[in-house]
Amino acid sequence: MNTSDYIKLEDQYGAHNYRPLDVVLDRGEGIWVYDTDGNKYLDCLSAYSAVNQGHCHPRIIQALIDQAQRLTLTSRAFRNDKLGQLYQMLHRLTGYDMTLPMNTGAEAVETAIKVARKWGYRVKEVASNRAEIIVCNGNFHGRTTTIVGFSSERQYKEDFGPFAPGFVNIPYGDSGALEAAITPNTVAFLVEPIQGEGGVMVPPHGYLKKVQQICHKHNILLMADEIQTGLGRTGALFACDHEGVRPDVMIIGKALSGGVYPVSAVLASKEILGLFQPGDHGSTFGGNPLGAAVAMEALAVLTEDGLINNAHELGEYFQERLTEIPSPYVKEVRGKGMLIGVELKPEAGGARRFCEALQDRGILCKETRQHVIRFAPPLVITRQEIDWALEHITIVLNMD
Ligand code: IF1
Repeated sequence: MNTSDYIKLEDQYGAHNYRPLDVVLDRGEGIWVYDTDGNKYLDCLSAYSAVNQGHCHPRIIQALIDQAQRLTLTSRAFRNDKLGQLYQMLHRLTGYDMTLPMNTGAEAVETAIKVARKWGYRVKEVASNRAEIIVCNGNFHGRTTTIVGFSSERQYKEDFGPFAPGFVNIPYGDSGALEAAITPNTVAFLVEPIQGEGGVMVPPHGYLKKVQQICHKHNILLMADEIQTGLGRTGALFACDHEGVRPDVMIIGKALSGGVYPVSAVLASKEILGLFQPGDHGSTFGGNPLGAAVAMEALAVLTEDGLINNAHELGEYFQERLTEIPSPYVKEVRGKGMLIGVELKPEAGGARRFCEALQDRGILCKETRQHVIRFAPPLVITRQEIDWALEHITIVLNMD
């Protein structure tokens, strides 16, 4: 089978809910991925920040193998020896009292929505079925019908209604709009510290701090979706840390898996997560020992190998050097740590053709929101490797 055979198979038998670049990968190591013809590429997407630790990290793979040979799944009807250890590790790392484990990001967001509503009814004493959650325009929190119902992006929701009520949209980065949208029924504000899918949108500095003050003042929960921005990506454990903000509910996923096996989680205080009673919520796979073992190793690699600091130092370097590239097409370079967006001017004709040109030069990127190229390599990247990438990015940003 060759490249076009693999592509034909996917296109013939699979739903076309993506339009991937025509590259068929069959191996990965660190920041590098390899296609079926043996070509090597720098992965500048990192599976949307799920492989912060690099592809097939030996320690994480070993943890997977060791655990897979012992016990993989018990369901939560029984206990397993790994889950409590993951809880403890997350507690020590983040300071949150409790964890609720799920699998995908969207499930963790759904979990946060449920716990916020429960908190609203039981603690804030909002009238039954009246709870409101405030969300931002340009948000991306996943693909479930509840979540796409409060997306502001037409394509994510068109033809998928009817949608769940109880969500109020406001502009992103505008703390005044938050305060204005609060009613006695508001239970939570759900926000991404940086909007990834929204085009790597960094809010004005001080926004999160202001948001936190407003949430406290009005007794509503601040819920941060750090599924993409968390676990080192922006050069801090959480993007909220840059402003010293501590959300009431922290939602993580992606890199918690090391890119190996899906694990997500909601972290919060005992006052909040302790509201769940047996039977209120659950998941067949959530909290399984294989996922827990992988997540523990993924977290250990992140902290022990200095990846967060690397993201901070080299992310800043990468962003600075990108800003210096002379190019007729670049409108703005923005981001935090190793989550960087290069927004192109409309006359550039969209980011897609630049991603394709980068692919020809051995760099894999994905456009987001039509005009933005996202650069988010695994956090194990070195300065030399960034310099190599910059040479090619410079050429591509100056092509005809
Ligand atoms: C797709 C984007 C990234 C997320 C945040 C929750 C989830 C995501 C902040 C849901 C997921 C993904 C999923 C992937 C594309 C993607 C994405 F381009 F849409 F924006 F990462 F940048 N919160 N993000 O970013 O997590 O359920 O997928 O585990 O849906 O095509 P999930």
